[in-house]
Formats: sequence, C-alpha cells, structure tokens
Amino acid sequence: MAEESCVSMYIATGVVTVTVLLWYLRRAKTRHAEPHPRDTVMLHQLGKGVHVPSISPFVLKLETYLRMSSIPYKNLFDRKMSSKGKTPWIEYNGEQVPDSEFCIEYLNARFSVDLNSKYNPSERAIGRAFRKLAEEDIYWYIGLSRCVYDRNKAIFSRLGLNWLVKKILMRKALTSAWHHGIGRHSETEVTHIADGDLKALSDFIGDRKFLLGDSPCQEDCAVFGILAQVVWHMPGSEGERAVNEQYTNLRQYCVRMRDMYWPDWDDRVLERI
Ligand SMILES: N[C@@H](CCC(=O)N[C@@H](CS)C(=O)NCC(=O)O)C(=O)O
Repeated sequence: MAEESCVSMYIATGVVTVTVLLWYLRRAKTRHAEPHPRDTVMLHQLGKGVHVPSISPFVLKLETYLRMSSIPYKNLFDRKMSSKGKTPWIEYNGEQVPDSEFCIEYLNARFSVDLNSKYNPSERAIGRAFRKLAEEDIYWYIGLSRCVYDRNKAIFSRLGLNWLVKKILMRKALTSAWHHGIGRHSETEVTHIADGDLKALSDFIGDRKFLLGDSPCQEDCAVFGILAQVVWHMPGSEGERAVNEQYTNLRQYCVRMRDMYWPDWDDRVLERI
C-alpha cells in the first residue's frame, strides 16, 4: 500500500515538473519572440529549403504573392503551424489568417490588390482551374515522391532530418494520400496522372511568358510554387526528368518567375545550383 502511494507520488511529481517546465519554456519563447511591427505582414513559415526557398509549395506561393504585390512583409522562420495545423499563415496587426489562399484573399481586400486585372473573367476561370490542377493534383505527386517513392528521401536527408522523422513523414503521407484516394493508386499510376497534369500545363502555357499571357497573374504564384518543387526539389524523379527534357517550357517558366521575383534566391536556399 505504502509502495503504491510512493509510486503515485513520484508520477504526480513527474507530471507537475514536466508541466511547469513546458510552461516555462513556452513563456520564455513568447517573451523572446520579436515584436511584430505594425502594418507589416508577418509570414510564418518553415526554414530554408534545399534548392528552393521553401520545401512547401504554399509558402513559396504566398511569399511570391507578397513580392508580386509589393506588400510590406517580414519572414518568421519559426516553423509554427497555423490554427488549422498547416503552414504558411500570416499575422497582420494582431489578426491571424491561416491558409495561403485565404491569406491572399485577405491581403487583396486589405491592400486593394488585383493581380488579375489584365485578364477577363474567362481567362481568370482558366487560371483558377490550373491552380487547382497544380495544388490539388500535382501536389500529391510531389508529396508521395519525396516522402515515399524516393527511397533515399534525398531532399529530407539534405535538410538533415533523421531516419525516424523521415519514417514519420512517410507514414503521414501514405495515410493522407490513402484517405484522399490518390494513395490507392500505384506509383506508376500516380506518376502517369502527374505527367498528364504537367503536359496540360505545358501545352497551355506554350510560348507564353506566364500562365495567362505576357503579364503574371495571381495564379502564377501557386503554379510557380508547385512547379518549382518539381523542377528543383524532386531529384531523380520522373517529374524532374519530364520538366527538364519534355516540358522544358515549364522549367523556363520557373526560371523566369525566379529571376523576376527572387533576386535573393541564392541567399534563401541551403545549396545553390
Ligand atoms: N491549403 C493550405 C495547404 C497548406 C499545406 O498543406 N501545408 C503543408 C506543407 S506543404 C503542411 O503544413 N503540412 C503539415 C501537415 O499537414 O501536418 C494552404 O494553401 O496554405
């Protein structure tokens, strides 16, 4: 009996100690967090990517949008997730907005931005459809390639992730792809679907400089966010081969977007190519 109460006391002491420690660490972190300047968008994101400023297509999309629209912003590479458990997200004068697309809608309204003003409703509709193709379809191919199909998990290894984290990422990718439905297809089938998407984008962009014409539009941010991962962040994959050998206009498109909006690209990546 005495032994049991002794064990309970040890457990209780342990729980209290850990709770106090966590509370203290959290408070210390908050205390040392940089103050957020007023009227500046704070962009919460992950750390640097390997050959692209972020391994997240949505982070690249949102930061490209902020540059394209000349909205003042500051990066916070704090790896904090949004209230929806995802990255990226923004804070503006104390207001939090999760999800890259909702961030863009919010900022468009706040700063009276319309990056699609040169295009008519029918062109905008096509832009939206291609954004969805990129973010809702090619996105899964990128995730599965990096986390599952690539036996070496090259990009994650170069980010210094250990085997356990890589295993957890692989499990997570497999589970979410399974629930989405795409994960029920074989690697060959998923690659085939992505190839069809890349071909459609390549055929549509053709000789144009940007998605809808000679001027970039809002949807270019998302399309670039996704394609840049295929071009530079999927070493050894079929997608990488396709954009380098078959759909070369997609590679040129990425280089054009990079050169136009990311003069500091080399400083924002871990390894320059
Ligand atoms: N619809 C979201 C998607 C964001 C998203 O899926 N982000 C990924 C990184 S690429 C993420 O945070 N994943 C973490 C997780 O799912 O736990 C957006 O546009 O921001």
